[in-house]
Amino acid sequence: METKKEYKRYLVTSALPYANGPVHIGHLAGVYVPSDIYVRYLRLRGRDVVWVCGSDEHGVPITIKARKEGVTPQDVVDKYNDIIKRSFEGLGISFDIYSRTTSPTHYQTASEFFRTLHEKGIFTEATSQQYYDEEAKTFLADRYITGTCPHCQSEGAYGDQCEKCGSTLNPTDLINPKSMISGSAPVMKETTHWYLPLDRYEGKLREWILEGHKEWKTNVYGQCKSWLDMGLQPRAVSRDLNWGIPVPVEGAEGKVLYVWFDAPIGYISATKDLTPEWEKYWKSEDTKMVHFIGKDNIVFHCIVFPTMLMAHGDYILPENVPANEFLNLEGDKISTSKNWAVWLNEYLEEMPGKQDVLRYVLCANAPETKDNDFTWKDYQARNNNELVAVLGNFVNRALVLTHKYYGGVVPEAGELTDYDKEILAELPKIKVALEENIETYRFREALKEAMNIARLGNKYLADTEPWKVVKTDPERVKTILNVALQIVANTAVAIEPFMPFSAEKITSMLAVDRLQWDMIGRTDIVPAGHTIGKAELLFEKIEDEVIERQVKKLADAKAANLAANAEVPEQKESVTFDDFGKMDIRVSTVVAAEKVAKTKKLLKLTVDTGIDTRTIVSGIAEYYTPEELVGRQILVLVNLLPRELKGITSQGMILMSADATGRLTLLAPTDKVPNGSQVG
Ligand code: B3M
Ligand code: ZN
Repeated sequence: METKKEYKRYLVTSALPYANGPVHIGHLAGVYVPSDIYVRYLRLRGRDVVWVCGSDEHGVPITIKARKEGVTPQDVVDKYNDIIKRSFEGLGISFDIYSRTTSPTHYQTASEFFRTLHEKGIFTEATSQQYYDEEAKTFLADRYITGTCPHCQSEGAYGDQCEKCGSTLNPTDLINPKSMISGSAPVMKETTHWYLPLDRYEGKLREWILEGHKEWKTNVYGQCKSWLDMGLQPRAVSRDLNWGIPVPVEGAEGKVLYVWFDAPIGYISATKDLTPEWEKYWKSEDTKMVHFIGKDNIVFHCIVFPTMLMAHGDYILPENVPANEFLNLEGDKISTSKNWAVWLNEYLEEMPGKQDVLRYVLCANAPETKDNDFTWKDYQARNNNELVAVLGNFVNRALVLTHKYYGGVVPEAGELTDYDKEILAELPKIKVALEENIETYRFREALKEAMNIARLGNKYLADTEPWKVVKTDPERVKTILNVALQIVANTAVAIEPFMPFSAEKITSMLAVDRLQWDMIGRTDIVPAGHTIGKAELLFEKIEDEVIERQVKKLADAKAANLAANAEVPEQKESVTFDDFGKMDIRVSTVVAAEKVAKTKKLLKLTVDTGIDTRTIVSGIAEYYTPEELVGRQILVLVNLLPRELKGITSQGMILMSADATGRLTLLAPTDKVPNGSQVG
């Protein structure tokens, strides 16, 4: 068994979120909650740790967002850098610094890094043909070229992908390619770029990862192995773009650093902005560097960036890269473009005071070894059955009973029974399990261990029943509550990395100073005679309608996305004026409405057509309640032959619009007109 290396300090990085949108629960579950747990734990243990992150502000998606919103890329990154930074703070994601890659330090650091590799002759140069827009006088990134997909013939395919049939494309595959900047047909033009020769580092990478890091998570190790087994190719580290860090060498006009070359260097520039002692974290073998990322970033953090660091020569390499898999949402892949996500900034607004509930659920369901799914039902169940019923209930009972029996003063414990000792003996065991799991990045398991302390406390009170024993053996109850309060204090320390807000509430309710990790297992944390603070509920039950509101919000987002992206049906065949003249459409008013029994879609309406009052059955129950229809003016095709629907004779048809998702919307005159008015 290899001896575990002792490190003097830790350098933790978390993937830099692209500043072209808010962060969502997938980012949190994959990267930010796990890294916050890990760093909070290291701090609790008194380790020397710096944790850096920041916004990734270059790259084509940001320029596309800017074009779409009619603003500059800088406007886009300024907006989302602020939203992201504030929402991380709101969830207690406690970076030591949250920087950004448009910072001056980063421009200087990334430029220097490129120049060092360039002067060492690391890069190769290669010339290739690329689409060029002669009107806009700029080369076109793949996403800036559109045309007909060669596979499904649909219009609007991009140079890298057809979103209709999902095919991966090269710009030259497109039929009738057009520039999305000027609309003109692009021409092929020669361009030269610098390449990082990954192939030349294949041997070193193979030895470093496949031999030296067999302990990495299987999903990470496996992906690295398949990349290495496929054989590495040189990778371009520059682009023909006007948004990014200019390539800092002669003859590079109009070229910027490829975003995946500059972004990881953002970890270095953030550390520089954090501390003048940045080099001891980045250049000393006594530092343990850990990159927290999602699985789509494995190649950049295990192959590309380490190659850059090896080539540079001054820097250490990551000791581990515990990448998580993906989190899905209500059974579907989270999608920024389809707004199929739970956005952190919206969550913090709509679910105030529930930061720890989200942290708890995302850790408990983390996609640590395989993709996992987030559902609002599960969120509600875990809150109600675990946080309220176990953690909250235990802490509340211990504190309330101490107030009730002893006015909030911690009672002196008498002789411990064997059962008391058996319960307390569990604490040091849980501490060891907690440490082992956190230090090997198994945070789901670690969270279960932390909650086991609360479960232990809950069981202890249920088994000893102080509320009963107090009548016959009040001295015994003093011991029971003293022991229970020690378990409450142990709980506060153990949950701090996972649920810092609740840990803080417990320590303030106990009225003790900040607790340290090594207090776990001790039974003298809350001394007899100490006066505790007021007991408050840590968590509140989440009712169905709170969840239903969130589920409806997702359903609306899905409908809006479908409608926005749906194809408009072709026009029907032509009709004569006389054909239309046969239809008698009248303005009418709904005078009564009710659901049709045993159907989800049908309403039975009583309608005043101006000619008469009649019954019409209509399939709008999913979109309108009977109450909101009564008194409304509508348009009715009155001379449609009557039809039997669920035993009801329907005399006419109500006119509605149907969008691509099938959503029905009533049509009505823009002003109030007399019933019976004719539509023509
Ligand atoms: N901006 C985030 C992503 O790929 C990417 C991470 C950069 S870390 C240096 O979603
Ligand atoms: Zn296609």
